[in-house]
Amino acid sequence: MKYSIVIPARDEEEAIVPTVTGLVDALGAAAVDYEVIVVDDASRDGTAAAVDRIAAANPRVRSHRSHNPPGFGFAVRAGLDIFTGDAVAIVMADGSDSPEDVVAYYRALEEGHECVFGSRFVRGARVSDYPRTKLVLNRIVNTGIRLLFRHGYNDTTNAFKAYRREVIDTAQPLLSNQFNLTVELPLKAVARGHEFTVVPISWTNRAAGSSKLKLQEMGSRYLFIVLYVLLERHLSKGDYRRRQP
Ligand SMILES: Nc1nc2c(ncn2[C@@H]2O[C@H](COP(=O)(O)OP(=O)(O)OP(=O)(O)O)[C@@H](O)[C@H]2O)c(=O)[nH]1
Ligand SMILES: [Mg+2]
Repeated sequence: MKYSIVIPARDEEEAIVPTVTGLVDALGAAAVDYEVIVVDDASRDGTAAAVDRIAAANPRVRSHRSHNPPGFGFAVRAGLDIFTGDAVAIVMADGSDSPEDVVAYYRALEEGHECVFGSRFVRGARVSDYPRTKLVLNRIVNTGIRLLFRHGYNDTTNAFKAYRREVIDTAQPLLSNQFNLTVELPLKAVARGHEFTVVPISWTNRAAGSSKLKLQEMGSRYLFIVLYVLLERHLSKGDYRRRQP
């Protein structure tokens, strides 16, 4: 099973090298057949050049200038258009996600799971240095989503997740151009009939670079996509559910 890692990156010159190196080391040590695709769009720094230097020595790594307009959702979707693996993990460029967890996701996919959702809020998870306001908002939003979807999972808003290729196909067409893609993917996967497993993960606040998430601009977009998937689930008579294998 080939495993693709898609990393959206905007102005992550400082963080991207340790992030990619950490992934390559962990995946190599675990003997995983992998590719790493870093999707850059409007970076004004040397993000792509830094990735290209790693790529020169490791053909499994490449940078991709997004073929979509700028934006987190657009960038991830560009990566999802071009990955070649049987499954894909979406990993942040800022070093917040742990390479060991990326390998753990692969093992869960190997066991046959269709989606692997990490949670920072279950026994065994570790969270360090989560900004206070963000944490409070996070818990409110994730609890709301859990009440609406009754899927029994409490970290829907975290983008770091893995999916088999069929799930990405089922979720098309993807609509979110911004950070709201982080909830569109898992909610559609669940609403359209895919199975998932939850694993505890560790998360560390970025050590370098700056945050790109502007919560004020995202609130209504998150609400839009949550309501969209909810309406689809309740009103569309199953028209968009996965085709049974
Ligand atoms: N290509 C691309 N990548 C983006 C864009 N916006 C964010 N990213 C990347 O998406 C990932 C998540 O963005 P972050 O800024 O870390 O958002 P966050 O995790 O909510 O904020 P932090 O508190 O800074 O960690 C990072 O790898 C960013 O480089 C964008 O418009 N285009
Ligand atoms: Mg981050």
